[in-house]
Amino acid sequence: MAAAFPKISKIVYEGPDSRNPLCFRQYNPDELVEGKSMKDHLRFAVTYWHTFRGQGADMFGTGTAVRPWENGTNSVKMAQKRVRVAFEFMEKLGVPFYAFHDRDVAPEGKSLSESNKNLDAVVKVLKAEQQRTGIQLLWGTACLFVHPRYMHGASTSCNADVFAYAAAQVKKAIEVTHELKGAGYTFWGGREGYTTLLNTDLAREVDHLGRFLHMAVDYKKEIGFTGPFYIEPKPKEPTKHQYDSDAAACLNFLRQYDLLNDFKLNIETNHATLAGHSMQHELEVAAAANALGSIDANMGDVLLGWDTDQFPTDLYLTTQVMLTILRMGGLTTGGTNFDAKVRRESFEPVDLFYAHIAGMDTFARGLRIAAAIRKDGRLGDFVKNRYASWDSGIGKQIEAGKVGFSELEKHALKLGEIRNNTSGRQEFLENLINEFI
Ligand code: XUL
Ligand code: CO
Repeated sequence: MAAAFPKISKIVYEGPDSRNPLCFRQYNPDELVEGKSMKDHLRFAVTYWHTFRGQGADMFGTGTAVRPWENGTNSVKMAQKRVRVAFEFMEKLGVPFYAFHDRDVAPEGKSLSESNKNLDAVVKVLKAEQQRTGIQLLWGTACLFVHPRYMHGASTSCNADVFAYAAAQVKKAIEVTHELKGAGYTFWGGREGYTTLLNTDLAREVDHLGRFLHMAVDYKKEIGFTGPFYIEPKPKEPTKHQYDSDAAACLNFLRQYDLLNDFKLNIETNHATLAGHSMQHELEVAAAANALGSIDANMGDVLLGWDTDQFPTDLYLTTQVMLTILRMGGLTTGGTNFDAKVRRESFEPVDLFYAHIAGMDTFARGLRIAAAIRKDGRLGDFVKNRYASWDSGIGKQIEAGKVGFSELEKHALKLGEIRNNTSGRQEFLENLINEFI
């Protein structure tokens, strides 16, 4: 097969002074940061759905993307060829992982068995390309939101046959992920929610979602797939309300249905924004419950209220993300998955490179900045000292569960007015972060 990107050779690190637009200025894969290579810290992944299936269409216009390798069909042959294009791209970009939905990589057939056959035919090529290049699958997933059968949701549909169909589709997607030695498997509840409560039995639907996920856990164990399952929170779009609305809602759901041991969270920046949170908030909530598994790296537009899935180019964002991830001890099975698409106006194939380079450099720089802030120690020390009253005396006794309200009343009566509060120093700390950016 002729090269899809004949004019582009392997993207390499040339350092901050380079003026070559097709190089990394920050991402230096083998460079050690806090004793670990950048490549292992960041574990970058390309998403198949945006980068190889996105056409640049929006609700007002058709696709703009120029993709010379496409022949305009959605055939299995085209899907197999597209896999080779994708791996040429990923090899040249130097990313270690990719992620896909079943229906991104292979066309939906006229029946479930035809869809499964199509998928098998493409998985064969994915497997061969993984072996040829060493690029691995970060996670697989099933598309349970595009086809009209999922109009009311998948596992939360009012129609039990749809639940069964979705189960069969997820079963196959887990099998395929297992066959490709995927590091994990993601559940994003594309239409698991409602558009009006007038027609919705919310309690019953959420119960069905719990049952569905238990079945998935059972099946994963049955076939010996040991990678983690992730839930990806998002509050709305395409539905008015999705049950996995944010990290806290997901954690509550997982606890309620006794699934917390089997799931971690895949946190996406633009979904956090739609939930009215910052990415850092969502990461901290997940990490506090020991449930931060992976991230979908993108960003939204503060002036737009929908999921614009832009490539992450904001240094404050990536610095905050990397501060939390480093403090948590780093990503293990998860990665930094670019669930991001080039703008409709960035229609040329080379824009796919520019976009990923921008995201990778911005994350690499965020990693360097976060590591420098940690090495400097002032921020960490400030937070630690802010809680010093809990390290001894009454604070230590409270944390150890040694005192109750009566002992605390005795303590408080002796205090008089409290005069030992310290300043929160927000402005000082914001300026401290600026020192490093
Ligand atoms: C949609 C979204 C999905 C998931 C995978 O907003 O983020 O692409 O990442 O289903
Ligand atoms: Co996502």
